[in-house]
Amino acid sequence: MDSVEQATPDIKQRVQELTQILQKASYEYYVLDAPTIEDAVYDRFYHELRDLEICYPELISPNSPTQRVGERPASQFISIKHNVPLYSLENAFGNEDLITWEQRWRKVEPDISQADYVCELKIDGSALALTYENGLLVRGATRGDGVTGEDITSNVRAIRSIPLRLNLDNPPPLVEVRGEAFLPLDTFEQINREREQSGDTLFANPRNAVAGTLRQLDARMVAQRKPDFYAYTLHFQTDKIHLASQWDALEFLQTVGFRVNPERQLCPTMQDVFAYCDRWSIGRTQLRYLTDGVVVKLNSFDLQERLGFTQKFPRWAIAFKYPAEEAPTIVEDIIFNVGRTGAITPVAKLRPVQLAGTTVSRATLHNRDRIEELKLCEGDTVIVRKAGEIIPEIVRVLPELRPEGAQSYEMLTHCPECGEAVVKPDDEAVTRCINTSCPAILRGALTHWASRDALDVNGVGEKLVLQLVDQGLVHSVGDLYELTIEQLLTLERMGTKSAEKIIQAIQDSKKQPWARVLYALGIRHVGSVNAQVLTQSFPSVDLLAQANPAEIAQVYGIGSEIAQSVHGWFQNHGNQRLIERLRSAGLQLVGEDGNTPLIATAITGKTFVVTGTLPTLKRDEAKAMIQKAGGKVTDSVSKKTNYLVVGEDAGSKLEKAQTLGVTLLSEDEFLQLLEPRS
Ligand code: 1X8
Repeated sequence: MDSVEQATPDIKQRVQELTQILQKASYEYYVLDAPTIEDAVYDRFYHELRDLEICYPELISPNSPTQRVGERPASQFISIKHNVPLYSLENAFGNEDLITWEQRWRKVEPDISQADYVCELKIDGSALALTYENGLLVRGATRGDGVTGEDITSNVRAIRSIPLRLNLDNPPPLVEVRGEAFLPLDTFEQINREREQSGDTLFANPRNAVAGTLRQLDARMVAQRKPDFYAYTLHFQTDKIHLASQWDALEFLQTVGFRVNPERQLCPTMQDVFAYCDRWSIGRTQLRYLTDGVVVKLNSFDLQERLGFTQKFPRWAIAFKYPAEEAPTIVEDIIFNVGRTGAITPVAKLRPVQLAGTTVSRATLHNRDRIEELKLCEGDTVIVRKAGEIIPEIVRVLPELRPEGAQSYEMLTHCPECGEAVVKPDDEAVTRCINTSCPAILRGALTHWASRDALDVNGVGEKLVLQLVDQGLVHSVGDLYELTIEQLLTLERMGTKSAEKIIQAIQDSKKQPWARVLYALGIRHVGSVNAQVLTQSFPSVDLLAQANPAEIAQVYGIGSEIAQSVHGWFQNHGNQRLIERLRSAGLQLVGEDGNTPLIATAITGKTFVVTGTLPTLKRDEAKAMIQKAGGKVTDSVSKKTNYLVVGEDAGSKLEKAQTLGVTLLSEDEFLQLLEPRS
């Protein structure tokens, strides 16, 4: 697409059209769950709009669908005062508390006979305050302490079910919307699976996961984790729109483009409220997100206003809380697990107890701080909780039931596996064994190497790994490839058939693709998804090993923490030796292009535009050569373009490249770049 100086009215109109089409499609997809156009069609329109915006940056509006996720991570979040404070709600722990609440508000307003209630599910997520000026989203903030929160606008924009523009013809100058951001359970579980794979500590529950996600400095991470949002409160000042009740406000929020929880119900009597709470105490287990109760509000805004607030709470609303799934039991012991990254996790062994339908006999204690916080002693009676969480946890200790003279538990100072001193950096919660030859770390590394998503080596599981390490047959992943049948036969209960099978499986694993090898290396933060993403941009181990952190962080979805971790891993001499051993053993350390190994050149991973008439090559030939060498070809010049290959009669693309400072290449220079790197 060739740009001219000024956008014509046609182009302006097209940009508006595309923006509208995409906004509508996005709303249907993310809010209504009812897509009307194919993903591929959406992508076409999206790219058309993006290309136009690249040529005519003056046409980019902040509410354009292309502007959801910025490229630049925030360095920190700024505190901001909320225009209207976010109140917390009084809790009701049973129907009696609801009756007391009704009696209390009726005392304040004795003349009311009948009053409708609105029941809404209480979402267990993170509350957000959104500010719209003249219909455009200008700010998103966390709840904070209710008065002051943190400005997380760039992250809020990455939540696809939050509209960037209100669907309103004459929007009031200022609209405030409150609601709950949350992670659906399946997304939460997937995030934890990936964190487990990449050696990160797991999120204890979806609430922590969404709170952690919204405090990410890189909005691309937020977009990747796909949080959702239900709107439930609305504040604005205008004479033009009149809303009389919470029920109408929810309908209104829905028509202006928000997702509103569909399970809301208008309840004319307190009996109906009881029935609603009752029904959802069971129904909530079938939902795709966690709820911890029901929010009951008086429907009439007029009545709400007359009742007002106490020091702490609105008088016109209350939160009915479902009992948490908790039970008392006794701590029998604490054991310390050493993971493959050396992270040491204290785990409490419990007297088995029935909880939320399962038998719980272990609970994670997370880290040292948690042990100290709980002041846990041998034989303590504790409350364990399992509320949608994957791992049960200890919420509380009952010191009054502590056996006389019980010893307090302490975090260990030496690794239970190798006896070396452990370390705990001040800025981290995790205690680690950093002895690279610690047998627990080696066992973890080997088990991970052979696991299904990594090199999938049949027969090499925890049991065999334990034997191999104990008998001193394997001291590193590289040793696996030099194991012999005779060596295996020295192990207890190993027959010739099994030994042959295992050796064959190990040999077969050499055919696994580069992305799996990268994942198998067990670099921190590199789970199987990140490994695939990285290998697309770095199609060989050498390219990745040579890249600096900034180059690695260029990859979409890879933040600076991951980039640092990858870079640091390749700086380590032991790791460099491992790569050389794997290379000589014949593992795939280069991506595949059909069946021919891709030869890495200076072109690999770079973005090109080709323009004008080249002396010998056709433009399409040049493009094919770039793609074959692992480069990317696009049609328009942008900040992301690395090289412009220019021939005769080049037009506006050349000018644009010159203004952006993009490197220009003649055909000759281009062909030189294609030479394989030494
Ligand atoms: C908190 C929540 C409210 C609602 C849903 N989930 C929550 N976590 C709702 O009103 N639908 S209201 C609320 C509050 O006011 N603190």
